[in-house]
Amino acid sequence: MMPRLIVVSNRLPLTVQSSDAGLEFAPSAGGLVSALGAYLESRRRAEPDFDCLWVGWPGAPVPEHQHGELRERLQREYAAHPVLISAEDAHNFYHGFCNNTLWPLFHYFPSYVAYDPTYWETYVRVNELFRDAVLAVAQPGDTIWVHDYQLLLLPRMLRDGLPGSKLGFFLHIPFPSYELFRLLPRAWARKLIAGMLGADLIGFHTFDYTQYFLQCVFRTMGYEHSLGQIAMGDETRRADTFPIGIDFDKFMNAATSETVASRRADLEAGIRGRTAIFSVDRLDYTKGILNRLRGYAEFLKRYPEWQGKVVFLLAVVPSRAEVPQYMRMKHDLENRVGQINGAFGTLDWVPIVYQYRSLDFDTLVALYQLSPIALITPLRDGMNLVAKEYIASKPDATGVLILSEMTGAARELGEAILINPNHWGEIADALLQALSMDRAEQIRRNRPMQERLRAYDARRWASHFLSSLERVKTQQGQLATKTLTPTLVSAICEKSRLASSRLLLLDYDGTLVPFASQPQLAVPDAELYALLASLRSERTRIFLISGRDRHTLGSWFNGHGLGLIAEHGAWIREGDLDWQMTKPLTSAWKERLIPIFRTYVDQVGGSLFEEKDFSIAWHYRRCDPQLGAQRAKELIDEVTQFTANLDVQVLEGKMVVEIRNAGVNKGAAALRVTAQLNPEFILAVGDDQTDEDLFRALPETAISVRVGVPFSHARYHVNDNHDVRRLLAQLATHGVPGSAP
Ligand code: GDG
Repeated sequence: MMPRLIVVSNRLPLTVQSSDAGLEFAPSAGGLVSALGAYLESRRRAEPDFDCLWVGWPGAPVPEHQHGELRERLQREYAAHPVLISAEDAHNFYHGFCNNTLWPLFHYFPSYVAYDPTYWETYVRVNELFRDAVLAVAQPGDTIWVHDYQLLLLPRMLRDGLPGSKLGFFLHIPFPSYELFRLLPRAWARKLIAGMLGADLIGFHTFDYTQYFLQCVFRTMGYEHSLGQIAMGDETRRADTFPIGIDFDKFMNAATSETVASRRADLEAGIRGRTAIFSVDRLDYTKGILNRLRGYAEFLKRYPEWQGKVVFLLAVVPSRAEVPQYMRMKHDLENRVGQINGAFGTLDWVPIVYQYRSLDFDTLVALYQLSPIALITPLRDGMNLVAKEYIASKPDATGVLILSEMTGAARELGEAILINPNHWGEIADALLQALSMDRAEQIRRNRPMQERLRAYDARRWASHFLSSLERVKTQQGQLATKTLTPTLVSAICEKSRLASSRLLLLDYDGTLVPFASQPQLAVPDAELYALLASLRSERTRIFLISGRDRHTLGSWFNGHGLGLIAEHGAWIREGDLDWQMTKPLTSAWKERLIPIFRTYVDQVGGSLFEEKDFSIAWHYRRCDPQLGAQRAKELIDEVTQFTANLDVQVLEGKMVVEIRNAGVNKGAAALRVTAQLNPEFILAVGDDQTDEDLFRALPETAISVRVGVPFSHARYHVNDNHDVRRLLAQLATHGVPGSAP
């Protein structure tokens, strides 16, 4: 099948102008367009039959009589499919919910956030328009990649329409911490998170954004994760970090082009030997432009010897002019520029050269090239590509980047001078440090950044995301176990009946009996004893394999002729013989960790401490679920600091945090039994993470069954302990020698 990628973003990579003369198209540039452009170009070269479609809004309302022509030409000339939005919807969607609600909230400007139900309803409706447009072109086998905050609901909508599809989502702006996210009405917050979770893979620029998202997933939906793998009932999703790159070669090569050189010469003539400090951003309150100006003014005041020797080239690109904050901001910005120029300027020196319009590419690169300093001070920025482009535009690796630590880019560009943009004093001092930095030091800082940007460029970013999406899909397939149907149960019984010897490895809690509010209450019932007795024989051995302590297991199953494995494999007892340790173990470490566990018992009402020979556990089944899970994470974090030098393992089980000796697990214990008995038929059943060790260790021929979730190393899954008992009853009736087939 021809590989196809469908990219879905708010804007198509072009703008459309409609006039009486017809439609005119112009390519549009932006971070996403150039990042994907570089990737698509190289992929098309490597795979000639690779096809990419783009679905998005053309950026301006187009009259209805031109819709046909628009669709036809976009498809033919650009492989693009327009989402047509009325002017009113476009206003409430784009200027409304996107830029007046999500944008300020996700950039930590809560006081700017509008909570308007009309905006929300339009956001839902426009996401549905995108869904319809994608469903109209999608085919089975396509990879669909949805981008950014305008389309947070779309992945879920697409998942409903195309259940088996390969679906990725990438957020280009920050994902805020839960404290911010919870400001949204609960119903919206849930829908937004559920919307994003429609995608198989959800990508962010930085580790922090990924963590904040995972935290919001847990707090709003209750889904837990393990290293970014989110368990949602019978499905899994993955959240991960993919810092977007730039087309490094394009900037590096442009810097040596002749057109850029001549542009640079013109611009340099205007500067007249002064040292240029450069910045370029869209007009936006998140970019910290006013703070930058305050910092610059502070610099001129603190270090007057630099007056007349520097010039600030401040390029601001018009944007979102309809949103009130942006109009106000432009006004404030221009006032401030005027004030500084008035206060410090002289007849032959203007401290700030300000331009409010966009630059062509050659001018942009010429400015990067000629400016010894770039001053980039956002109060919040998902990534910030300008910082990366500045570094990439310096063939000789000179220049100083002053960068706000509130940008995603600061994570990768640690050799820059990092500043907190809220403190103008820091900006002023950073400018002095930059102006005083010698050439060797500049190169020493910039080379490693260039190497990083070259290695993880736009192509790598896109291919890393898409290959991770493939991997996530494959993993989902591998971990998706089969539900145990009556036909499969019959086949298992048949296999068991024909075998000369059988071994049943059965977990106890959650598998043979339901969980009780307190561990000691989950006692075996008469039906269970009878069931196990009906299965057990000379040629059918049963081992209960549990995390429980040996005394409890012993007291419940003494005299029943069962093998017992306690404490996840630390102890073993066969028949009615004595308990043995499976390997030499020490419990000296417990002394240091018990006090920490005890403080959690004191702090969290309803939680319990349990001490076994070689493990300790903190149970929070009876606590408030959110508080319990939150404290569990803190406990793990705290004890991990103590366990680095100890031979122990920290386990997160179902509503329990447990520490046990390393190297002890159900898999190792089970192998010992299988090696000894060498059974022809093995059945293993378990319900939690500790049973995965068991499933992984068993030979391929073993029948393994996970209770509860279908994503497991086991071959099959059943829903609950009732299903397990039914399976065992079937086995007793049809799966032992002499039974009816
Ligand atoms: C989102 C996130 C994240 C700017 N002015 C001109 C011009 N530009 C180009 C720059 C750069 C891009 O636009 C702006 O970079 P941003 O990083 O601000 O990207 P956005 O697309 O606005 O924003 C942001 C990004 O997505 C990528 O994920 O970094 O945090 O907000 O490439 O060079 N280009 C030209 N003339 C201009 O006047 N030619």
